[in-house]
Amino acid sequence: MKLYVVCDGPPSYACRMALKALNIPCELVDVNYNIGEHLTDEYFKLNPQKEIPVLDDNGFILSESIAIMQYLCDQYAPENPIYPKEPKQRALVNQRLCFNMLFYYKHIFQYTIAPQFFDFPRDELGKKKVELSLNTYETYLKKKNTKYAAGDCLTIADIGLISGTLPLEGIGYKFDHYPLVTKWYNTFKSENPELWEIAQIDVDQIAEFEKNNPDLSKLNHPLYPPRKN
Ligand SMILES: N[C@@H](CCC(=O)N[C@@H](CS)C(=O)NCC(=O)O)C(=O)O
Repeated sequence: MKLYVVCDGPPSYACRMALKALNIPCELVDVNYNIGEHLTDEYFKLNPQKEIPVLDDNGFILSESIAIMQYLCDQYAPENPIYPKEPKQRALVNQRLCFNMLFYYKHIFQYTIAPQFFDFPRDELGKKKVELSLNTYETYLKKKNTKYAAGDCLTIADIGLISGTLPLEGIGYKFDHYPLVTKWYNTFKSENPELWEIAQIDVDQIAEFEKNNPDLSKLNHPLYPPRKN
């Protein structure tokens, strides 16, 4: 099994954490974003969306980190509570995963990682979206009053949301005015050190890119204008 990953991409780290949680051996193939390895014809055959990560499970090719995590659970650990089978529990996990990808992480990404690469402003509007996202997640945690994102045990929803939250730590953005999000984040770290070890690599990479913006001189991105130095 191979997983195509990018060095600072939270969706890649979510898949890596899921593999670790399920104890699935997998070869990591590093895709060099800065020189546009994901924009080549060869990569296009793997993922016409030209996005990273992609899973290659012995010729079964799958993109989209949420789908990859769900597949790994269903295929290799169908009884594992990390992706519960009971429809309502599973629906809540799926809801949290969608919430993360389409709302929470989207806003966090635009404020944290995107400006390190491209001409995305880190401005008041972006900050408002981050605060709205954190406030929404805080409200979800308050409503359910559970230790983890979708219940009292760890699920792939936590893995997705941890990867979505960690860019804030990477750029030193404080979110301790959200006590439940903070408690959940710290609980994940202390109870799942083998998973956090993977997340920490991403925090460190994002922190490094914060100090030294990535060199994109060899990347001619078709969608995003380059960062203004
Ligand atoms: N929905 C995708 C999002 C993946 C994604 O945004 N990947 C980024 C790297 S972290 C990417 O490949 N972006 C393509 C680009 O910027 O050209 C997933 O979860 O797999």
